[in-house]
Amino acid sequence: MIKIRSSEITPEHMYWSRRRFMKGAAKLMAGTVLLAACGGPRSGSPSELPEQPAGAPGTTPSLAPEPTPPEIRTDELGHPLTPYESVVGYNNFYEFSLQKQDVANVAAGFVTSPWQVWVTGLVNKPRLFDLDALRAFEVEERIYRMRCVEGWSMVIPWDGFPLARLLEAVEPTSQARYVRFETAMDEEHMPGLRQNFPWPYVEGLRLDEAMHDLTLLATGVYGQTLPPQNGAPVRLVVPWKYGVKSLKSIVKIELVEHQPETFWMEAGGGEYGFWSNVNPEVPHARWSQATERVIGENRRRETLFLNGYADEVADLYDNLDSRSWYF
Ligand SMILES: Nc1nc2c(c(=O)[nH]1)N[C@H]1C(S)=C(S)[C@@H](COP(=O)(O)O)O[C@H]1N2
Ligand SMILES: [Mo]
Repeated sequence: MIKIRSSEITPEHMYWSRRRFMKGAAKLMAGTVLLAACGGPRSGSPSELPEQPAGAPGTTPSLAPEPTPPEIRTDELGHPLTPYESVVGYNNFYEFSLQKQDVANVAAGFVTSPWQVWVTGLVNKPRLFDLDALRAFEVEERIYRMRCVEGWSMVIPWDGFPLARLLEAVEPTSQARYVRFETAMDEEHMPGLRQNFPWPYVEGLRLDEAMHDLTLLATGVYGQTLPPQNGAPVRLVVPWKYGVKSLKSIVKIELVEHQPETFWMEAGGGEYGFWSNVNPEVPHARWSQATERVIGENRRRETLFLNGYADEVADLYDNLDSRSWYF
């Protein structure tokens, strides 16, 4: 059994041992490491001695191996990972705070163990999953882009398992067509619940979206146990949809027949619909979605159709026109 917490393993070890999920990712990573080991894209064979710094007096050529520079880890498109401090320090989690920089502090006392996720509805084997039951799923690392509907983005190395594994375990019936998710409501630790919103935070996916291999239940980030501000102990990650769909701290997953009403459909004054697929060509009611602010870097990037996952998921939407892909 693979444990969720993997802090006893060194990051480097994890880097080499974890299964890579995308075609080509392995090759890309190998290329990156080779470049790093060569000290950058200069010509010459990797075996030549390191160049002496110009004008360094009296230095004797050392036979010690050149120290390996830190790995530059990227997603499969070559975008560098968002620094850990930003991933855990700049969060949307309205149950705690509307101020992204405050969420980590406010959420610090949130109790995430013991925990139970009730998986129910149109299934043959409804089941309560506690933390041990969740730990029984084999965890892998997935480096995903996350694009917030507000116009910023991160590249995050999640640890988790496909939602499909959990759904297979409860056996959805032939009537099940959608999945409805609910976040915990802990009045004591979540001051945001006093804000006038239609709690609990609810999200939904069509069953085929939920069963897609990219759809993840994350239990960790950067090889560490998920912190409360990122949705401990278990949260959804749907990388081709705006971040709103990736709800946190899940307590209930229900298989249903009809498209669920989501938190933002109810709270958003008509600005948010069910699909929320990333689409640079469909503006939000109040801003363009063509570009995004890259957190941790001082620049913007073009937003990619389906957040760069079109090859994997575009065929899910053959029957929707491109405007409704957003709404
Ligand atoms: N329960 C809950 N889940 C939530 C939110 C929230 O406010 N409450 N915010 C969503 C939004 S808008 C985004 S962009 C992502 C942010 O995830 P992160 O803080 O881990 O980066 O979480 C999503 N999941
Ligand atoms: Mo978001």
